[in-house]
Amino acid sequence: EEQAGEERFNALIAEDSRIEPRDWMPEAYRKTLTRQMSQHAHSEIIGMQPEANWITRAPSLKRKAILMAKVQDEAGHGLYLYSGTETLGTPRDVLNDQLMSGKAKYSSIFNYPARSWADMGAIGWLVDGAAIANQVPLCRASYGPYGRAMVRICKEESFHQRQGFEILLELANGTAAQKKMAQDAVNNFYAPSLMMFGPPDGDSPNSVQSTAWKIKRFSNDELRQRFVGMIVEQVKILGLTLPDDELRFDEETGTWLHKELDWTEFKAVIAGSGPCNSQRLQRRRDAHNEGAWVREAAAAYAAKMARKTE
Ligand code: FAQ
Repeated sequence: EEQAGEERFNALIAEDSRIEPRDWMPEAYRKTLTRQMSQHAHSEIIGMQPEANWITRAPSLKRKAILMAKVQDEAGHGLYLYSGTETLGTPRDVLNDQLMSGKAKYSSIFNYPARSWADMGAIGWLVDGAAIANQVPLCRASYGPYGRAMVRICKEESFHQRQGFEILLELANGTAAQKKMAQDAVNNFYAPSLMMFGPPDGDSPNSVQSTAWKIKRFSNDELRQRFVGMIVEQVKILGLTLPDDELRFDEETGTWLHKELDWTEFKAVIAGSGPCNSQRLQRRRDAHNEGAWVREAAAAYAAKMARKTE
């Protein structure tokens, strides 16, 4: 039976069909998807923090309402992704404990502080932009629940990116001080957003297998280059610059070349010593503890309703 399952799995992957939760799958496929999808869910949840911190300080009622909607969308993305991950067999409590204990990774980018209103613009434009570039190909990931979750998430991310771009556009066309604030935000988030795509291909241990299983459709470096090619045009419309003297299109290889990124910093940030790691985790633990009464009340209510229908 195991052999029939494996043959069917291989055939589904070969013909570009989807693997569904009840299908037989290799344990390593289940494990790597649980890893990637839960890291992705954790990123959405931790990613709420830098932006939620700005809701009270957004410069107008309209900006507050937009930012609140965006932060709420991120919560929704986290919830779909946890549900998707649960279909692989690991319950949400376990995933949540892995995040709160610091055992699980989440995206490096959310360990950098959001220091100004312009940073909200740069996060929307660059961070959501990088997220889209990485996630559009994931809509075709071989695992059904992941690919389907990505479709809706990518639609919402596109709106997020536009709101970030629009914040920067307005600041860039504002006073000299506002334009400087916008440029400073772009300078700060440029390199960290390029690092979101993961280590260079030669140093990416999961890539070969994930590509063979059609979870990944493009390599980390391919997606990073595609992203640079997009923002190099968009930054012109903003009237700002990217902090990269080495950025150029290489006619010979047909690729964008960018400056060397600081992979020592990247490793330190994912190992837990970025500027905001401990603050982000502490905030998550506090929120979880403060929300205990909500979970208890919901469970009590569900039990009461179940008794009523008996
Ligand atoms: N940060 O072998 P690879 C968002 C780890 S967008 C931290 O290349 P893989 C939207 C990697 O896990 C952000 N860790 O790994 C939003 C692995 O460690 P492990 C979330 C990283 O999986 C916007 C090790 O390094 N998006 O949230 C990072 O083949 C605004 C070796 O790397 C996703 O998660 C990193 N940047 O490729 C929300 C997308 N890069 O697990 C709020 C889905 C690598 O072996 C506000 N994930 N690592 O211990 C992916 O596409 C892939 O997992 C990659 C990494 C491309 C991130």
